[in-house]
Amino acid sequence: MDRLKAEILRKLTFSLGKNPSVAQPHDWLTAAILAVRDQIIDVWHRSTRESYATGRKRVYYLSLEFLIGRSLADALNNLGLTSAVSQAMSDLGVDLAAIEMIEPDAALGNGGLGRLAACYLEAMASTGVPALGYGIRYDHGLFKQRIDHGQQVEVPEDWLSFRNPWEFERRESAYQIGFGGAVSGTQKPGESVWTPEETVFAVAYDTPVIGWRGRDATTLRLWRARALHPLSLDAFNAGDLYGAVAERNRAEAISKVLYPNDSTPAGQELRLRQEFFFTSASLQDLVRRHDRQFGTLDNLADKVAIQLNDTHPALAVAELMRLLMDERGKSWEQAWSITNATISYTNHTLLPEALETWPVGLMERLLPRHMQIIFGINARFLDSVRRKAGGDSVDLASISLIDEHHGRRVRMAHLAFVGSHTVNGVSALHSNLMRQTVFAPLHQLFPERITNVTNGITPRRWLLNANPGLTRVLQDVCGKGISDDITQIESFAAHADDPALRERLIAVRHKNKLRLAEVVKRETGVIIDPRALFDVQIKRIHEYKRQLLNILETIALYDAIRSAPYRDWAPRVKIFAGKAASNYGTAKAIINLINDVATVVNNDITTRDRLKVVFLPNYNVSAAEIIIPAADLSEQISTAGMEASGTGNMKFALNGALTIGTLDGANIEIRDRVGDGNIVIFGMTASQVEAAKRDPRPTEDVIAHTPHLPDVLDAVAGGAYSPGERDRYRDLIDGLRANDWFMVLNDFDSYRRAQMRIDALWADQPHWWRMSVANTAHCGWFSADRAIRDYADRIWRAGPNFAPQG
Ligand code: 26W
Repeated sequence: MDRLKAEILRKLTFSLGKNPSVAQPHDWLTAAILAVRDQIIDVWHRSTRESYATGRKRVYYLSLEFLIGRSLADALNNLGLTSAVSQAMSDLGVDLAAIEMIEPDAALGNGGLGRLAACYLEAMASTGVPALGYGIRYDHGLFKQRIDHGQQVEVPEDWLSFRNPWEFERRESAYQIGFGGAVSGTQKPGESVWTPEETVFAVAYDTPVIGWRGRDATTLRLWRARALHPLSLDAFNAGDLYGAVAERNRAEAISKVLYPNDSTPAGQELRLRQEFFFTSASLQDLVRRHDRQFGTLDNLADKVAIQLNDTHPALAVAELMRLLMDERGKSWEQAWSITNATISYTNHTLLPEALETWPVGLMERLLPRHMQIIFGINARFLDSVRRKAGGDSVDLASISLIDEHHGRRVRMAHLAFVGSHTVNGVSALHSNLMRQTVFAPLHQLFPERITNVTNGITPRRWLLNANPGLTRVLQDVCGKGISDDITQIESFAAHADDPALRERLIAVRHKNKLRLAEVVKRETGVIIDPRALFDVQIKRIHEYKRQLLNILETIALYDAIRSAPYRDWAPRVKIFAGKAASNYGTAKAIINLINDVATVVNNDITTRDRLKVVFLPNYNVSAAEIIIPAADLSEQISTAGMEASGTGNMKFALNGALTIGTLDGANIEIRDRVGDGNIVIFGMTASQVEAAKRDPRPTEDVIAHTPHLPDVLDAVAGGAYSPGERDRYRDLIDGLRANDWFMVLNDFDSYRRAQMRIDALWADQPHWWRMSVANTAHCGWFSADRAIRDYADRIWRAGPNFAPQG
């Protein structure tokens, strides 16, 4: 401890040049991080050395998003240093907990896909899978959200403004990334030379990710774009100031900002440049590392697994082919067999509008050699299908990598599928729907290729760190072993009836709710009662996630309370948080509506102690860590068939919230594990949704036959919640009346009844807590460690069992 204290002081003095009397909180944070980082480095180097020495297979996780959040508290906990550092800091007169809270969130992601990548990097470090995550070091992460007059306002995020003490810049690891130009043949048949018109540097920044008990560490390697020629002196001397830095600005734009779109492809050239930039840098890097170690690329697939996190890095298929053929002289056949045996792909959404495609013209201009290779892959692929089919007819248009219907476009999901040995979905339902819908024709041809790995979450961040109160209870009941093997919490279930345990759990939850209530008061001014049922929906705002269904039902509840004010209504606080893509008008209108409803409800004295509505601004990982342990009820109410998995649902259930949810994504697997009686399921199934879309029931009919719905819709459409602007929600409601694509109207009654069941369950507190215990006990399976072991065994073949003999 004295040593730690001395280390922190040394960092403050010699790395930051401050002495304790003038140090600001941020200086202490930086000093603490630098001291902790030192503790990680030995492990990190040993991990890397060992994986070289054993020649074990290495996993490369390519992801355009890593939604990390804060790192200090997690790193300390994994190292087992929390109390030692806390003591050391307090000896220095500094409160560690307070310092941890000023660390900025690394928000290099939009939502589920990015958070999954962060959980997996930590889980690979914790389960000892040698791994490196590759992504982009965005100067600006996901925008910050402010709510002004009920509406979302986006504010630029600036996580690097105080520098990033976790990272190491690796100037020596820089690669040239080409764009545009032309392709010519060489003397060797089949070999091509690409002469790009434009070249930028990709510079590596490494961050170690420490695993549980500090046994292993993985690396997050993020690429930053730099210009080859940062300044044109000729232009400058001629008085052209902007021209002098034009190349630099154009190059650096690539890693300037994260695209804030969730589920709708950005479509712009800059996005394609980002995708190729990080994919090419990562492949050049891993190929060089492999070559240095083994002196050949022939065994690449034995030693390297490349996982594509959605199609954003799908150009890896063409880029690896190019590197193998054009730079290493391999034949097409050799290159193809190596590529296909090395790459695998995870799909995260089936929403047709979310599937990436790029215009052939744009690809030809920006990546002429890659477009040639994609055409080559497609021609050989379609040929082989034609040959295998003999005389039988196959629908080649549906499997082609090129979509000829909407101008000519490259289908990135098809490219990723054909180029991979394994393709996985992220929940059982989602993987089945992949086989039946988007990938059906390809699945026919490759019936073994699609598999499922249900998502997982790291229990270190989401239980041990976020909920220390519950963790203590679990350790007392199930033993200390739970932190090494979270599935040991299964034995918690046997204690569901213990009244003393219930009291402890209630006390823990109450404390967590108090903490959240303070945040809510600080951020919104609304005062909420921790004895009320905290009913929570936190996630990106999207029509398919149906925040609209939730707020419409809230209005129905509000009306019901007002019309029978003396009934013993269970007090509820409806808590919402989430960001809307900046160009997604409907999602923004939904945020506005939630805030407008909150204003009306929270100022109504008849419902004052029964109902409150809160929209907490700027949802992010750190907010989730405070909200989830304080939730009684978890809203997982997506239109069935549309949420690929969900991972928030797992975090809530593990922390003991009950789920109200549809039979969608991983909700189904949560139900399978906790049991029908311990979850509240409502609404149409995925196949009912599909049938209803094919043959829709007239919405007037649905509305007319759904109790309370006509009144709720009329009130919103008529301006009851927007008195200053009566037509504010006219279009939103007219949209619903025109077409119930997301089954908001169709599921309304079922949802309202499910909420009434929740009220009844809440009234029987012993029963509620038995259900809560069952949720926690049976959700250890949703650990990211389980998911990672499954990937390692079945997809990467990188488990310790696959290490070479001798
Ligand atoms: C190209 C634009 C784009 C951007 C994001 C297309 C698609 C997306 C995805 C919808 C991103 C995403 O976060 N998907 C989520 O992935 C999680 C992890 O697997 C799942 O739990 C969520 O259900 C899924 O929506």
